[in-house]
Amino acid sequence: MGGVNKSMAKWKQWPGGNNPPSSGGGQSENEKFSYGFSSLRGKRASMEDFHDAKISKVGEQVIGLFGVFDGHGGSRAAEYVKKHLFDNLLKHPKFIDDTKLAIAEAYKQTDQDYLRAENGNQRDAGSTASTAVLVGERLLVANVGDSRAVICRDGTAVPLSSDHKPNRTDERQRIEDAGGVVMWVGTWRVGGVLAVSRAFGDRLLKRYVVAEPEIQEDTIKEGVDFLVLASDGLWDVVTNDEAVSMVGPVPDPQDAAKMLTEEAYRRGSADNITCVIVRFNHGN
Ligand SMILES: *[C@@H]1O[C@H](CO)[C@@H](O)[C@H](O)[C@H]1NC(C)=O
Ligand SMILES: CC(=O)N[C@H]1CO[C@H](CO)[C@@H](O)[C@@H]1O
Repeated sequence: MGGVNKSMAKWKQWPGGNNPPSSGGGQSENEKFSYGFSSLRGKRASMEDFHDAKISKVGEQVIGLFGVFDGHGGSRAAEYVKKHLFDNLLKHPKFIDDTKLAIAEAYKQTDQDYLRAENGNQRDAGSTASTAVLVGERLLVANVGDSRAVICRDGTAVPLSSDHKPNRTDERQRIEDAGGVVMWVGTWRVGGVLAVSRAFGDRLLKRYVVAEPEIQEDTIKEGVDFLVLASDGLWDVVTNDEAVSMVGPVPDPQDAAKMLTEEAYRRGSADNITCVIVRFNHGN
């Protein structure tokens, strides 16, 4: 709602050749925050990363909704989650009164709906989701998989999610308790197949690979300058601290998102790279 100004900026001299990143951004009507995103098709042809950034209103409350969805086994699951997750969340009757519950239930419902819609499809597809929901001063970050959310607080990088990797001690325990196995096949994988321990979709591994998010809450107050959401295409080659020090001096979140994407590409990230940046405005 209001002030959303999306553009597909093409880079003049993109070192990667044919597929420059697509980017855009916008600002909330009340000028409390602005956002930018950038997404790169990478070195190969297919794209499995999706993102969403929108501003909505529930009653008089301005709501910011941001997400990064990194697909595997094709783009179907990521595309579905992008299309439905925030709609399901905004429709939830407890969205304002119990936002955490609403987020957890919207994740669950979206996963179930996706699996139902995909019934009969031979090949399993799945997706991560790293989402940030702004309700007034409250910031709720929910995570499934290995995309990541990091904020800059008092100049320091503070992660607001913990990657769901199969060899995380508690994740491995949860998988083994459910009768699954975690095996080393090039990296740690559930059932020797999947390199994340939670995801949307992945029907064949659903007993172990759940879409139950871990949710963290923070307050946007003086000192909290911006939020970075990104897929592992960024985090594989750029640390949390590096991302925060690179974004810090760049006031326009769209420019900052483009810069992070370009840096990840320059460092040789071969994966899809998607970044969403939200900058909080504490003036007046
Ligand atoms: C999980 O495995 C990776 C290597 O793939 C390693 O870097 C990381 O430290 C491991 N984490 C834990 C909790 O063992
Ligand atoms: C363009 C690009 O890098 N595409 C890749 C996105 O990620 C998937 C899964 O890792 C790859 O299969 C694509 O080739």
